[in-house]
Amino acid sequence: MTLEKHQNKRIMGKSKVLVVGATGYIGKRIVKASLDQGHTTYVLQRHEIGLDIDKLQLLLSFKKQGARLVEGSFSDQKSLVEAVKKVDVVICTLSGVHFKSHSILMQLKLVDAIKEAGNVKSLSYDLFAYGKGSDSRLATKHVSRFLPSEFGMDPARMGHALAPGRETFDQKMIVRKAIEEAKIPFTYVTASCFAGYFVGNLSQLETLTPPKDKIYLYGDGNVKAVYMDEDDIATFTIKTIDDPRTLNKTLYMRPPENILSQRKLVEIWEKLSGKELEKIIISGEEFLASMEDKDYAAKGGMGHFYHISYEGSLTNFEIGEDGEEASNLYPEVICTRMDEYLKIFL
Ligand code: NDP
Ligand code: GO6
Repeated sequence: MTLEKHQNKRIMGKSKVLVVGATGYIGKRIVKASLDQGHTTYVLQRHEIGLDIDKLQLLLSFKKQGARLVEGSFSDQKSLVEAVKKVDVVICTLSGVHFKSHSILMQLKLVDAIKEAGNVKSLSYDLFAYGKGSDSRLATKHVSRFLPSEFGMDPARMGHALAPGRETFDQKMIVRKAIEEAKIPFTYVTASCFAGYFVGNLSQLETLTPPKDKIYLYGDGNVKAVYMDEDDIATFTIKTIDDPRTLNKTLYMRPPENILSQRKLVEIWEKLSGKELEKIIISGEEFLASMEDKDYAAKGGMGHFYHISYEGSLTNFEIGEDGEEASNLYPEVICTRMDEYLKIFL
């Protein structure tokens, strides 16, 4: 390949990406990963931010790093259509847990906007518009994609989930159904335990830092979960957006080094800190009983913990025909190991 052709392929091979929910916990990392991987990155700037100065400054910092801000609102359907029309790939990272705003179903408006815009515009159109459409191999290589807000347990496997936490999964399934009925190309990025919520605290509830003396172990503590640095989740998410192998599939994240039991996680921390913790075993029955008197939001989170820590919902199944595993597809991504991650708490 000549240098010029090589450069064209590199430039034209990149996507235009819109991130909706960009200032959120996982959203801001996805914006960064998209910029880092060289995509033209658009960010929805919602009218509702009003006087939220932290949000505005975060948006402006994205702009400084090269992102393009697009104004719009979920209360203005036309603005969503216009935003969607600018891009090839839409990534939504709206909130999905009870103790923050729970807005998964708002994505139905985004699905409508994508439908209305004539599906997310195909990149092949851009290639021809460039006047360099003679290489038809290139023109059909890239496919447009919608990545709804998932980034957790696979909702398709959570039909049995506990109320009220099950709302997260039920609503994600409603969004999936709408996407598939509209024939919008998709990738469902399921993710593992965000380290920020599950590792710093050694999987204790209602705290984000390591316990000092005693630790509650769920059951025998030997159920395997997958713990991931959120930046790595974002890196995998962006890797997948233009990959034909993940078109209309579910992406799972199971880097072998990040699959650990809670007991192992505690052991890693004990080794790092040089201090042994008193272990208190909580049976599944005790855990469920302790949920009873909690408020709605806490119950939701506890239900999720139960599925992960007692049932092993992230690891208790084989990835089937409709799925792909991220570290397998992208071996070049070196994920942060949890022994490294935990050092920040020393
Ligand atoms: P956040 O709670 O941080 O919220 C994300 C963004 O949603 C906000 O920044 C805002 O974006 C937008 N938003 C919130 N409320 C509204 C509203 N009423 N109207 C319009 N937009 C709204 O989300 P997370 O990053 O915590 O969650 C994203 C996904 O990740 C969810 O699907 C969740 O289930 C999953 N998750 C998985 C975890 C795991 O361990 N695997 C842990 C936590 C979440 P903006 O203002 O920028 O437009
Ligand atoms: C993470 C949390 C931490 C809840 C998922 C309550 C959906 C998923 C891995 O937002 O509700 O203390 O899969 O007291 O599919 C929250 C949720 C974790 C973080 C669970 C989640 C994970 C949502 C808590 C707490 C640390």
